[in-house]
Amino acid sequence: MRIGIVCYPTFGGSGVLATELGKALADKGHQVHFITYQQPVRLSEFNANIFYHEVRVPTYPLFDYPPYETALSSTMVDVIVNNNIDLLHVHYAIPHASAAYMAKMILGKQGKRIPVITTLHGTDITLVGRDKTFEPVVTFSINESDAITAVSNNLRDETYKHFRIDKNIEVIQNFVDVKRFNKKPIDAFRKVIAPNGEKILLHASNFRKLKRVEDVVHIFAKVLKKVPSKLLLVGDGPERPVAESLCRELGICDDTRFVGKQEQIEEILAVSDLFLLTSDYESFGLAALEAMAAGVPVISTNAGGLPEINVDGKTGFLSNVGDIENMSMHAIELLSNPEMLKQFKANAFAHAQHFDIDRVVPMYEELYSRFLN
Ligand code: GMT
Repeated sequence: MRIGIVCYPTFGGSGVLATELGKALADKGHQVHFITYQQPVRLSEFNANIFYHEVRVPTYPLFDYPPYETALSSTMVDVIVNNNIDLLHVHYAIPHASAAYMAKMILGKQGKRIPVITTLHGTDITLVGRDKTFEPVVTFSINESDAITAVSNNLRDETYKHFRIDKNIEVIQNFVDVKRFNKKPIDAFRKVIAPNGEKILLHASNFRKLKRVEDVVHIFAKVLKKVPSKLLLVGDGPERPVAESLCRELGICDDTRFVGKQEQIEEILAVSDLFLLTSDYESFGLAALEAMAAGVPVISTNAGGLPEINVDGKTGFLSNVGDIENMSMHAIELLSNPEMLKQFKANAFAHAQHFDIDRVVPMYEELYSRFLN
């Protein structure tokens, strides 16, 4: 098949998932054309079946707001016509679903039918999409998609709850390449971070308010009082200065490292003992699944789709949003009990297999095949 994939090229989960899907499809012999405004972060290696088409938005003094969506639709039309694309798979509804609708209409006038599949990822529905400014366009373009998928049952339910969707939303849960995350820890790396054999706690996110990174810092401060440990914070975003300042206030800077955006997250996960995800909401929580694939148990909130991946008392623990006491209590319990930690690590790894790339990618292929003549 010749598949066009439209996504955000950034570190966010939707872009990561779309890129990993494209790479997996290319490995299976499909031709994949990424259409986005920058080379996706996880698209680093060469693959003869992968093509990347950059969306360029011309500047003009009149444009206070460069018309990205118009440029995106036009690029879609160009790529589809010139590469004989069979279908378009857009990740994150805003503005990709409406741009795809426009491209589909333009191509329809030229006698070319292009099926559009929209995958909903989370904030496109739960936060941004619900905003009155976007809602009519989001509802319309989702309904006009030939197929709609959501990355968790929770997100499907949220979508039906908040939008008037008259079509079936299929759930295809996110996936992880377990082989890639099943790495041996690099001893030298572990020694640099935890020279005295301290436990390593990890958080990775885009540091948006919704991630409640301050809760991560508070939890770690409590853990540190009981368990010799270090905290690694991966990623960057608006709340990073707030978290940094909280570390200073709590006097835990020597045991905390902000390492910024990292491409090789699997190497950091390989040396980690526990992953913390304190979000107000996660449609799925791909970062938590990647941790589990690396054999790292997860202490998370029970928000959104997180209970669909993190099994309470088995692969980690679930707590109510903001319940710092409960999350630190569980973290201390796990980190101070070697047998329990070993068992949870094994459980996390075993459970991640249910979401392995080899199980999930064929579901997308099956979906695509329904739209081919
Ligand atoms: O986590 C983010 O804020 C980034 C966001 C995105 O769209 O890139 O992530 C969403 O999609 C991911 C991949 O499907 C999910 O794993 C995340 O849970 C989801 N984020 C939220 O729902 C807040």
